[in-house]
Amino acid sequence: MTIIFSRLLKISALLILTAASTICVGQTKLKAWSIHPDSYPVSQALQFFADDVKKSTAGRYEVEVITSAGGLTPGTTITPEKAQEMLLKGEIDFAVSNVGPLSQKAPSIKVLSLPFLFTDSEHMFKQLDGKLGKQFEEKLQTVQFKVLGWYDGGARSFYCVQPINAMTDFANLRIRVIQSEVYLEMVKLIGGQPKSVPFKEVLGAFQEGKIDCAENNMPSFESTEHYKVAKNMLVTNHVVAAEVLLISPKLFASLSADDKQKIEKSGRQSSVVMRDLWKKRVASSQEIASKSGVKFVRLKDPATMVRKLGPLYGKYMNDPATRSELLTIIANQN
Ligand code: BDP
Repeated sequence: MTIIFSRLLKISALLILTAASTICVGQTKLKAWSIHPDSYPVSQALQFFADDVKKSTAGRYEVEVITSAGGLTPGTTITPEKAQEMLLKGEIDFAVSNVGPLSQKAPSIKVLSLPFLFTDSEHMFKQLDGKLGKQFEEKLQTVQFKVLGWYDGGARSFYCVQPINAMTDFANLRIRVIQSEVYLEMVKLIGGQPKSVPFKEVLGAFQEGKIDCAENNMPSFESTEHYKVAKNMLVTNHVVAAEVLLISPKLFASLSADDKQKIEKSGRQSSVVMRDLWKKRVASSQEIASKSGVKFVRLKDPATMVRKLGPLYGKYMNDPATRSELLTIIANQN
C-alpha cells in the first residue's frame, strides 16, 4: 500500500512539474528586429540568438525575430531610427543597427563610419573586441543603448547605373547614403550629391530614376536586388562598417543578474555566428552579382579619395566628442 502511495505521489509530482514547465514555456515573449530578410546573416544570427536565449532560460524567454524591416503590424515598416526609439520605449526588445544612425544619440560613434579607418573586418574587430569596443559600449550605455554584441557591417563600395571608373565620375551624381553625417559629408567631398533614402526605398528610387548611385556591402547589394539596376560597382571598400546588437534598457533593467548573464552570453555568441556567416555570404553574393553581369572596377588610386576626404578627418580629430576614439583607432591599440 505504502509503495503504491509513494508511486502515486511521484507521478503527481511529475505531472505538476510538467504542467509548470508548460506554463513557463513562452511566458515572456520578446521581439528582435532586423532590417534584413530571413536568409541574411544578421537575421540568421538573431535567430541563433533567439534559440540560444530560449534554451539557456529553459523557455522562460521566447524571442520572435522580425525580419525585413517589417513593423509590429502587417504593412508597416521600421527604419533604424524608428527602431532606436522603439527600443528605448521597450516596444521592441532587441535590434541590430549599423552604427551610422546611432550617432545622432551617441556622437562619438561617428568615428566608426569614417572612411578608410579599418582595412578589413578583422582589423575592425581586433579593436572592437578590445579597449575601443569597451569605450563605445560605455558611451552608448550613457544614452541607454546596451550592446550585446558587435556584428559585421561589411566593406562598402559605390555602385551606379552608369559606368563608373574613377572618383571624377562621381561629379554631380545623386548618391544614396545611409542617414548619418559622415556619409553625407563624404559624398559631398567626393563631388556627388548625397541623398538620404531609407534602405527599403533605395531599389524604388533607382527604378524611378531618383538616384544614380548608392553604396553598400556585397550582401546588401545583392539581397536588395540593387545589382539588377545598378550594374557598375567601383570597389572602394571605403567604409568597413560595424553593427551592434542592442537590448532595450527597460528589459535589461528588469532581468535578474543570472538572466542578464545568460542573455549577454547569447549575444556574444550570436556575433561569432554572424561574423562567420558573413564571410560566406560576401562570396556568394559577389558570385550572384557577377553572373548577372555586374561590372566591378577596382579603385586605382585610393589615395586620391583619401586626399579629397581630408577635411573630414580634420573635423573629427578636432571634435572633442570623437578625438579620443579616433586617436585610439589610429594608434591601433587594443
Ligand atoms: C546595410 C546595413 C543596414 C543599413 C543599410 C543601409 O546592414 O544596417 O541600414 O545597409 O544602407 O548593409 O541603410
